[in-house]
Amino acid sequence: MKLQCGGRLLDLTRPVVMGVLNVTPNSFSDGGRFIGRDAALAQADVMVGEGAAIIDVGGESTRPGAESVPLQQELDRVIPVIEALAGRIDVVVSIDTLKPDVMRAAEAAGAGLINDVMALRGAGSLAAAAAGRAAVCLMHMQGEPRTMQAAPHYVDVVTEVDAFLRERVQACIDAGIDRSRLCVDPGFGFGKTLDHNLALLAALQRLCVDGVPLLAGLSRKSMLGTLTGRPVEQRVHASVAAATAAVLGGARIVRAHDVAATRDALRVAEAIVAARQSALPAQES
Ligand code: 7PM
Repeated sequence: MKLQCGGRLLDLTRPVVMGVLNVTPNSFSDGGRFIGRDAALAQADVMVGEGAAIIDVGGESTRPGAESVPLQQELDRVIPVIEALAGRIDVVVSIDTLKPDVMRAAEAAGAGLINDVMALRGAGSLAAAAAGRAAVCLMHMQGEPRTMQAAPHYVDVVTEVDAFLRERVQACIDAGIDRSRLCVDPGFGFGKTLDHNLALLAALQRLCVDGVPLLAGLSRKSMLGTLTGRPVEQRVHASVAAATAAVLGGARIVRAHDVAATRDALRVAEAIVAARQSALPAQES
């Protein structure tokens, strides 16, 4: 399985880590633009060294209740970082944004993947992605970031998320985005209770459709806090367990903050997946 990311073909025969790179002042205590940029690039270097295949650059927090960031401020944060990273031979740069203007500028700066938690439903987003050659991650979210965790509701969460992702894949294909440029993501934590998240993780295999790779983002999320009773800075082990489960369920890209630990988990999980064939019971006579 492969993902066409602009001029680069990302090999997903083995699962890969997408490292999370937040370029927001609240992630860096000073809030200063240049110090924030240098800190982000240093963090990206660490993640590439630890084996991240993709670096997901985000300048606007998509967390529940987060304030939105003005366009120019988001561009000022992410574009210099993307330009600095895009020259590297060993990594695909992803842009985590909701804004079509940021998608276009990021691709011009060298980004090879658009990570849009709105799955290109925002005004102008589908056209912006279709006009370029970057890959697109289509993520499911119920509601909108500010209010999505208020009262998530589904009759059958797996069926509904699956139907949504199929509809967005078709919308992209209809807009001229080739299937080889698409990946899908159930959007853990985006308008979902703990039970919804667990149902999706347990049935992940059902979301693996028609050769479109699956991305899973579980790293440090509040569902892991609920399950372990631990604060966000103590969720590495739980995140690694969740990443392992995701790959056993068919995920090919795992979005994670702790790249080295996640990569080890992926090595173990991929070996188990590869052993499934030989573990089948012998045919009777
Ligand atoms: C609450 C909810 C806090 C989500 C933090 C987050 C994903 C993503 C994010 C994901 C894709 C975080 C997130 N999560 N993009 N962006 N998939 N494609 O943990 O699961 O950073 S934001």
